Amino acid sequence: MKPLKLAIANKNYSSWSMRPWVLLKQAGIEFEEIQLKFSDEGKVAGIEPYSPTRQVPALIVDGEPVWDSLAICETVAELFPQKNLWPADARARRVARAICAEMHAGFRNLRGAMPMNIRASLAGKGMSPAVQRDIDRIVEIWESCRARYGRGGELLFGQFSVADAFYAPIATRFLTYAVTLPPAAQHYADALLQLAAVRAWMAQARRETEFVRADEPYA
Ligand SMILES: N[C@@H](CCC(=O)N[C@@H](CS)C(=O)NCC(=O)O)C(=O)O
Repeated sequence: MKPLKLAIANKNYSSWSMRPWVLLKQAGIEFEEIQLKFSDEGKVAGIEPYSPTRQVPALIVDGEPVWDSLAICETVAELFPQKNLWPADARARRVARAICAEMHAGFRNLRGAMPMNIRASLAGKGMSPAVQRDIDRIVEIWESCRARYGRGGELLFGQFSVADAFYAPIATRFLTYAVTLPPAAQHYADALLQLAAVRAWMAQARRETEFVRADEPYA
């Protein structure tokens, strides 16, 4: 297999890009990063050679693109079975897949009102009853996974898995918008934010200077 390439957009804003980047980095899998940038309208400049959807992220495996963050994370888990990127226990693995799918397709109110913006401090912005309902469901997922499957460590299924990579952009949003969480959920969010790969992504995001109008509803 040729070296993997991952096309991503601005680390400050691109929550979908963050998932596979964190997965690869935290698992210690080598890849070449193709850092693209959003235009003011939120289009990805220069994406055409890498993704048929013209969206990031895209993983290039042996010259062929895999687009969509969930397909990419599944592909990475399959290419590197020794990294145990899904929980080993079949029951836990089913739940891990379900909560990734739920993250992938859901929480639209939260996503719309609290777009990822790592370097910003936007305490209280974006909150509404519909957003709070999304947050309550996320808290329920986190508490339930920690209680049922989390014994082997501090993450959703104990050890690091695809599920943590999927919820990492949520933890950064809770920081940006100063969302108050119950203690067990806050403890998990803190553990997630302490992962080396999450810290590295956030540090690089804070060094970015581009301002993308489409992702700045409160500026
Ligand atoms: N379902 C896709 C969504 C990807 C997505 O929406 N990417 C955004 C940036 S985070 C994008 O590329 N936007 C540019 C555009 O739509 O033109 C995934 O999971 O990868």
